[in-house]
Amino acid sequence: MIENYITYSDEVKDAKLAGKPIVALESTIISHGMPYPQNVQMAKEVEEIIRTNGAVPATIAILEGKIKIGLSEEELEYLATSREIEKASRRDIPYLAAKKKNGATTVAATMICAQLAGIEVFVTGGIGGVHREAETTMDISADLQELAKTNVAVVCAGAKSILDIGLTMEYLETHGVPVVGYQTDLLPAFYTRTSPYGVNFRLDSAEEAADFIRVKWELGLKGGLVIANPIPEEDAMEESFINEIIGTALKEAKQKQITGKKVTPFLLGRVKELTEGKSLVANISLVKNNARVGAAIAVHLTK
Ligand code: PSU
Ligand code: MN
Repeated sequence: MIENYITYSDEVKDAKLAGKPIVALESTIISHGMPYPQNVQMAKEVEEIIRTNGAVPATIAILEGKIKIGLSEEELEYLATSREIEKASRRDIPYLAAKKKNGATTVAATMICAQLAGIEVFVTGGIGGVHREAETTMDISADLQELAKTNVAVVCAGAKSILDIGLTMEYLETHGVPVVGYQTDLLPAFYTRTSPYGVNFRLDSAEEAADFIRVKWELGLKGGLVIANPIPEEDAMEESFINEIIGTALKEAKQKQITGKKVTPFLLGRVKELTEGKSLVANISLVKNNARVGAAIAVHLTK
């Protein structure tokens, strides 16, 4: 029975019973995406933004083998500080659950857990994607396959240019995953508001986004979608500056022969160091911005 594997916080349990809008949040971004203490501060502030905007936050992780939907402050702190938390994607869930271990869920794993919990909207920073040189490394994030099959809308700031954004768009197209631009015609590239790639569809309000999501699933079209919301202007980074730094980080990852699930955390960490923390400021700003939009969409979906 699936219930044996899932535990809800009281806040989320009550919200489910009352039919309130709920927004899922991932935990890899806390454990492997940002340094302490900014990671836990960000996690708490994002939860608060979701509450202020009329929805209930459900940060998701695997703790002692249980899928936790909604975390306490202590649990957030633990995820932010412990070094013994695995980065958990789809393939890792059964291992962590069977061995009663701890895992911070990626976009893919958070989507799976959100769907199990009946949560339709999920807010994060950026999704994984097709890495540069994937034609030889085969490094394609499991997030993309999850978007193809799991019914959760993912609000993010687009794809980071540590990835091959063009190939990521092609992959999503092949799998029938709509990429919606939230008040934008161009796909945002995480640190920057634009990229050379267009989105599939532009929608200008949370209400329109909620309609799109509802119609997709009512038509029985399985799978998620990407709602790409550009970083606020004031925190966006200069494109040539950030791209040069990403280039350096990518070169280092290659030299050090970093592979598998270590690639993304390594690149994020190096970009943060090389920008002297500026990328972290941008990262936090964009997640908060996504929380506002995600909460608004969740509110409209429950109407
Ligand atoms: N992009 C970010 N910050 C993150 C991640 C991606 O800007 O923390 C995390 C997300 O959890 C995402 C995961 O699902 O990295 C992708 O990892 P991989 O490329 O190994 O699939
Ligand atoms: Mn990978």
